[in-house]
Amino acid sequence: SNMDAEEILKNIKKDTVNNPELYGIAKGENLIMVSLESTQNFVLNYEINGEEVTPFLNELAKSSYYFNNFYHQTGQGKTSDSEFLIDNSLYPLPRGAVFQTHPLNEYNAMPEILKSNGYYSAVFHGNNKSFWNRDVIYKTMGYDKFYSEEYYNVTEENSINYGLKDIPFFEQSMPYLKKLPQPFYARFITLTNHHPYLINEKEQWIEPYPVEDGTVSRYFTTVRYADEALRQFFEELKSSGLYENSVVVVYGDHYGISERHQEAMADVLSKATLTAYNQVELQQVPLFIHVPGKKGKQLDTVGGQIDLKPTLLHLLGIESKDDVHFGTDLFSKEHHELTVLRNGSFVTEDYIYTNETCYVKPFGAPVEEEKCKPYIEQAKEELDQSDRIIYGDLLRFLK
Ligand code: GP9
Ligand code: MN
Repeated sequence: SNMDAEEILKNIKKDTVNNPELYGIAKGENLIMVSLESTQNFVLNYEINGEEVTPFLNELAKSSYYFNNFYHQTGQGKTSDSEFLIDNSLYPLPRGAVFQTHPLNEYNAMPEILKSNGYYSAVFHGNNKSFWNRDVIYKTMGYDKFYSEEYYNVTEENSINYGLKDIPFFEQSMPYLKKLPQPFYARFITLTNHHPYLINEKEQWIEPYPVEDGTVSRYFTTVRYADEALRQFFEELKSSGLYENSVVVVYGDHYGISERHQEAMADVLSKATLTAYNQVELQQVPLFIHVPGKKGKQLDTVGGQIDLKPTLLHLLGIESKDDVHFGTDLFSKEHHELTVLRNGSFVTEDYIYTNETCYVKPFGAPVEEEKCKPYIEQAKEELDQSDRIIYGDLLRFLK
């Protein structure tokens, strides 16, 4: 009801103050986001037989803001949940994919906010447009254009697994990107590093990881391929001139290796076994934000995908005060270092809470629940409030 709506909306924590040094630093610039399929943070600086798995990402970590304590917060909706988090700063749902269950709700998504600031917005993805109901919810969220499979030349040669391989995907996207009206917001959703991690031999640029578990073993080869695709895309951005007037954000959408593979993952991480604490840490995905004119810096701020919307709006000099959102600006002194995962586990500056156990960082020793207590209610309440907003379509009462 309307009462419910008012109460919930007024309870949501207030917007963070921005970081005055960075607020509006990219005013009027384009925003380019790249979703790295199934890319977890542990692959950064990882080597197999002395070969880097992600040579380009390792470089990018030095030339951009690199967040090494950043978490995905997705549920069953996987990639689509990550998109939802980023565009709305609301949590995805505990069951199902919100893209499929609530595509016609009232939202106040990034493309809508950016549109009223003069931006054009588009998504690029080499898979069928109706996958995850994208074609429907993108319209709701205000996207002007969706370059899906039908805009690409997809052949047996240039595709694998779910669709177009990442290298031809970026290659074929460039002419469209160059023609977009500026400033634009463009998101690229990569695809090749998707389970079951298949790649042709001639594009296998690193040895599979030597372990019997084929999923884990092959994962490194498709991560390596995607890294090269991204490198080529950045080259193109530079030679087209777009790099100079665009904020470029690169992030992992969700985990690629599930808990079922813990034996092989323990081997990868040189540990005897993996604990529940380690499993939460494994939900870290890389985040890079390149701002023209800004030097690279590693930031260990704890954050999650829900924080991107206010963070990026602030870089572009757009206020987020009137927007209902759960994230806080990652660059702000007042950034809220409580990152809640969709399954209810959470991470703070000092603790990780999962399976009803409180663990202390950085080694993950279990400690008395008291330490995590202040956040337990808060984490539950955030998820609950966000769910109520979506189930009740409450944002329509804001208009
Ligand atoms: C499908 C792609 C992969 O279009 O986004 O989806 P996922 O299975 O990772 O959610
Ligand atoms: Mn995905």
